[in-house]
Amino acid sequence: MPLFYIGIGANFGEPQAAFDLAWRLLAQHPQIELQKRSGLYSTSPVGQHAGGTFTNGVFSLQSDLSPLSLLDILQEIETEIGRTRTIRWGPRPIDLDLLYIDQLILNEVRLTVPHPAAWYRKFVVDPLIEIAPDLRHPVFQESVVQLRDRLSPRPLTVATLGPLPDKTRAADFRQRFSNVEVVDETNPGTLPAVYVRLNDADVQVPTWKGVPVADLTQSPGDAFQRLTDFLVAVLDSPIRIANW
Ligand code: A4P
Ligand code: MG
Repeated sequence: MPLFYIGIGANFGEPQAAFDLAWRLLAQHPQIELQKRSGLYSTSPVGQHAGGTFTNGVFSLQSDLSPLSLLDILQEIETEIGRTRTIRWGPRPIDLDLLYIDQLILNEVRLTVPHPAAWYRKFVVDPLIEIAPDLRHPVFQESVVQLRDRLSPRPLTVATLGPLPDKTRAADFRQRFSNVEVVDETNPGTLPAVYVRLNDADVQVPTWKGVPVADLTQSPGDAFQRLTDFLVAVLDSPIRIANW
């Protein structure tokens, strides 16, 4: 039976109570067998409008449901838990993302698997390493641990496919991300840890010269914001705050 890995996050209300409720609701489903769950981590918010500190974790389950059926169930649970809150437009009390389904690769309108950001978001990687260190990324053919190690060196070299966003050269950007070297793909002799694709540059994705590419073309904001969000997600140091 396929093994699904799911990311869970919240930055509003009582995250652990929401996670417990989601777990109980999933446990009631006759076609779902819950497996492992990670501890819970306090993580830096990624995104301009994301709000305050998040609590994140991951868990796994086995099911013979189709990926889209499982997505339906996750979204129903999000709605059910969200509905108990009265504040509108606030950060959501729960977010459930389908991270990996074994070695499956899916590019459908409603569902991209692996989740495009799963391999570089520290708030996903750290908890995932707790429960599945050997899990392989089916596109990049590296394990979760290998991908984590790729993003660990400081300074971290990140190459952009296409020109750098202008503001990248601004002094405050350099200061904020002082342990990152952002270079242009055209820079000769640089061996990047990773490439990022910020715009619809005419290149092959998701791999480029054998190096993983973070495809940020669907992320919100302009190229500068996308790069900023990527770096915040990569450089975060999640703090394990509880067993779950
Ligand atoms: N969708 C496509 N692929 C998937 C997938 N693999 N898993 C579609 C889940 N959904 C997927 O998602 C929008 C649509 O994405 C869905 O209708 C589904 O068909 P959503 O959950 O309704 O909206 P969202 O979560 O606001 O958007 P998105 O793009 O999923 O954002 P993310 O990636 O979930 O990021 N910072 C910290 N520290 N921790 C967090 O957990 N989360 C986010 C949200 C931002 N910043 C964060 C965190
Ligand atoms: Mg989501």
